[in-house]
Amino acid sequence: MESLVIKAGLGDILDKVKNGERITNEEGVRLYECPDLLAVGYLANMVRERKNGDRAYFIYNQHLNYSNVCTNLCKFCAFGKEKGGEKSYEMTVEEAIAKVRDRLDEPISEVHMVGGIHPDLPFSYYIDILKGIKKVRPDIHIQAFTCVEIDHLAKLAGKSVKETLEILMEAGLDSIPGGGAEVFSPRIREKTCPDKLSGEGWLEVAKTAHGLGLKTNATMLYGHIETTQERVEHLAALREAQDETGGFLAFIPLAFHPKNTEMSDLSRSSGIDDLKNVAVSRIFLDNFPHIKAYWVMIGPKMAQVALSFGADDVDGTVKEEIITHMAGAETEQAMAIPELVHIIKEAGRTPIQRGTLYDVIKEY
Ligand code: V47
Repeated sequence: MESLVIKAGLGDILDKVKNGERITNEEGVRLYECPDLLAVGYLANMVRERKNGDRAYFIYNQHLNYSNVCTNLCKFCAFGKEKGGEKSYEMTVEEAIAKVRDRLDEPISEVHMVGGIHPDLPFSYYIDILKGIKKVRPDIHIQAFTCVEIDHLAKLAGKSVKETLEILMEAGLDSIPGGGAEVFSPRIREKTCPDKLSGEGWLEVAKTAHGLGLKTNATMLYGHIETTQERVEHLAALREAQDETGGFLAFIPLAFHPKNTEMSDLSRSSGIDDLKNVAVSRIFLDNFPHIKAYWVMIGPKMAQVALSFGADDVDGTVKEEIITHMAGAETEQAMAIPELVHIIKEAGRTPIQRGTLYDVIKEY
């Protein structure tokens, strides 16, 4: 295999990966542009196995999208809707809590809760949902509100991001998911989500959370109008932030789904690009413990293959995924544990059911 990597012109990067040395932005671009997927995958797998052995993680989780009403209306998003518009919805506090109560008989360890930037729900709504979930299921881990939502909640509360996070933590917030990062490049944000919190703003919220001991994830929405350079700059900004705080748990590359969006003229990402994003991020983000191949977006089969291309996590049972399905995803909305275990075992990895912070719940 090493001769294949050298033949692909990646001999210098092979040396760096072997020595545990960091790659440069220019090398990141070269990896993305290398036509030899297996060579790039080989390098990513070296990093993956060094960090995570043959373990492949999944979680028994529940997604809860309390509302899709959103003032940002990003061009790549089919989920966000104007208030009062067709297909817009918002759950009452009681309805959101009932979603958790309805599944008390299942061994769910995490609720993943995000929504849009709602124009008029009060700050107390978010606090009441957090408290209500903890009341009906005290031991569940609440991973909620993207950095973009947290910034909005701080404005609602009239407090700093740090003070707002402290109040949210007191109410039950345990960690923060990776959404809203998109591509940090101001060019991309101006063209696709001009009203959204800036990339710098997103990173500030994440770093503030880390300062309070909250772990967070990070994402990148790829496969639309971003350049390779912009992808690498996004990864570089995440790597730099992680050097400062060490608070990121996982990076999740998100494949753009164009259906029902204002960018519906674009095509879906290719299988090669899906694997490249997993592999390059694994090599580039040398300080991130985990890379997640989110089966909902790339399909269970591609997520399975990604376990040999850098990924060590496939997300989880999910259930009721809405964001990607409104944008035309053809995957199921949930996956059962035996199926997750099956795809992981067939990939030659050891399935580990994890808690949100990668604590081992069960090894299969
Ligand atoms: O922030 C929006 C993206 C994100 C589309 O942290 C789209 O573990 C594809 O962040 N096509 C929400 N993607 C989902 C998310 C996530 C999912 C699973 C696990 C974790 C984690 C985080 O979805 C949004 C946005 O970047 N998105 N529209 C679309 N049409």
